Amino acid sequence: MIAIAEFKRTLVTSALPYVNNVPHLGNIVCTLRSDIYSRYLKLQGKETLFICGTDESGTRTEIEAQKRKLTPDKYCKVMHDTILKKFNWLEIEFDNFGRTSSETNKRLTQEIFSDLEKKGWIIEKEITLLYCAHDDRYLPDSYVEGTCPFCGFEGAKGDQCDNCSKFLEPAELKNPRCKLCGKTPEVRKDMHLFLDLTKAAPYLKKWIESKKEWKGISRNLPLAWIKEGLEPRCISRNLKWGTKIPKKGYEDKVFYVWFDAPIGYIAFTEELLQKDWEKWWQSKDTRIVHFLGKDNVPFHTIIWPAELMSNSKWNLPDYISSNEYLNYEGEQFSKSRNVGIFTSDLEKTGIEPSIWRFYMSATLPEHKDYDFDWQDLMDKTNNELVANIGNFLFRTLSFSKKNFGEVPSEKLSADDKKSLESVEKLKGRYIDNMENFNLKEALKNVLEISNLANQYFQKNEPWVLVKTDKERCGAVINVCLGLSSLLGKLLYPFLPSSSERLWKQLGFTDDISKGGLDFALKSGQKLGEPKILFTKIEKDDAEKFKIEFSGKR
Ligand code: B3M
Ligand code: ZN
Repeated sequence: MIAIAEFKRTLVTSALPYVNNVPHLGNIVCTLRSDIYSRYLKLQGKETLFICGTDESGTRTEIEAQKRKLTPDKYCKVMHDTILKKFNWLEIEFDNFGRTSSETNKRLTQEIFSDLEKKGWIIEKEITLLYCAHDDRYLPDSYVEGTCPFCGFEGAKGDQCDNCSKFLEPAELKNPRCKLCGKTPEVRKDMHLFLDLTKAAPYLKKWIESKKEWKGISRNLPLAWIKEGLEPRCISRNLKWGTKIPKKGYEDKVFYVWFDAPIGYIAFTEELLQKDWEKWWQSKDTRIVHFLGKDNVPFHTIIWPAELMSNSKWNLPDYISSNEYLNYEGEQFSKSRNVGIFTSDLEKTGIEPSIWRFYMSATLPEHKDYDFDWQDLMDKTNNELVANIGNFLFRTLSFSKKNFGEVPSEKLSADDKKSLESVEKLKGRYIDNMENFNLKEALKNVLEISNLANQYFQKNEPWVLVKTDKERCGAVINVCLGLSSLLGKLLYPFLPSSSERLWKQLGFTDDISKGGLDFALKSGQKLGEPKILFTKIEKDDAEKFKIEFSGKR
């Protein structure tokens, strides 16, 4: 069991989105999870930074910029701002959202490369590459597609198979095709730089083996790969856009996108803080937690730590929280086929950010894949968020406001105490779940508390008591307002803006995002205006969206 009390400060990162597309719902699973987690840490008064940014190097950027007749830099800037706006709409709150093409990132990348070279972990090799005579260029990574030699998947890219996650070299692909013109490329030879993972392997093994608390594939996958034997990994590319390689003979090449991307985590911290940023990366009392999708596990558990091992000053990742995939109504999301819902579409639906966050949180694919489904979105929103939580809060607040106008005094009966004990237990589970990265389970605990709260309200019938025993009615309402405040706090990491609104309705004047899970509900506290917090999704709307985003229109 992990308990955050043991840590002084935490640096939370979310995998950096590529600039070649606005993220779809599946892409933001890890962003949302990291936002929830970092909000929770901050709420609990922990020193925390939440770092992310756009991943701008690589072939995809060149291809997309070319299509739009923009320079890669201009294209990246536009996409960076667009993506950040979409995240902000979803109430995702980074401390810094940087760009991997920044000067800081280039400098740090070159520094880490030089340290790796000094350590003897960089080797040079002549390799076979694919070259398209028609487009007059080499075809690294996503410039080429072919059949995976390991699993037979036909759409494998030149650097990784999206089906079996295996690392690939372009020349290993069967039936390769140029992504630009579709022609079969020719094979050429060129000198390239490799990160010698065979040298890193024993250190990686020892390090991952020490991470007993890592779950699932974050631990098993790298250990299995190390056991099979790691190969040196090519880290240079025949591209113009990217970080220059500080080495004679490599002036016309740049670093591989996955070499400079994770270094962005450090660069964005430095750019944010300017001063004293080192403690976040070099002091042993900082904990580094990475959130990512399962396809990014090999990069974060093998290549990235190997890079950090370039110099003993760097902290290695302390925890890797990976998620499975969110699919779309039984299919893969696809921008080109217009299948699925992208962050750029969310606003158009008129469905509020809180509802999206609730549904995504309630269905997080933490242990297995999940299928997004409009009917499911409607059911979960209407039955759980609106009918359970929303109903209790509105009932309590409107009744209290009308009959008391302020928080009545506390006077617990033996029965009340019992009910509150069950709530305390659930709150304890919520804390354990939050601190152990079971965020979906933590939200379930909140729903369970809200369920108990509804039962309590129902059983005690304050609408009868108000006429027969006003004092007891006040005591019941005091309990209900206490439960509402607790729900506000527990929901805050998941639904920040709704919880803030609830906080005001309850008459609090402090900031809900701070001060832990406790609160002082003082009798006599004036209540604010009760308003409905969540609106139902109509069946007609759900059906309309189902057609609209199916790619069949
Ligand atoms: N840009 C995102 C992806 O593979 C990739 C993550 C980089 S994290 C350093 O979808
Ligand atoms: Zn494969």
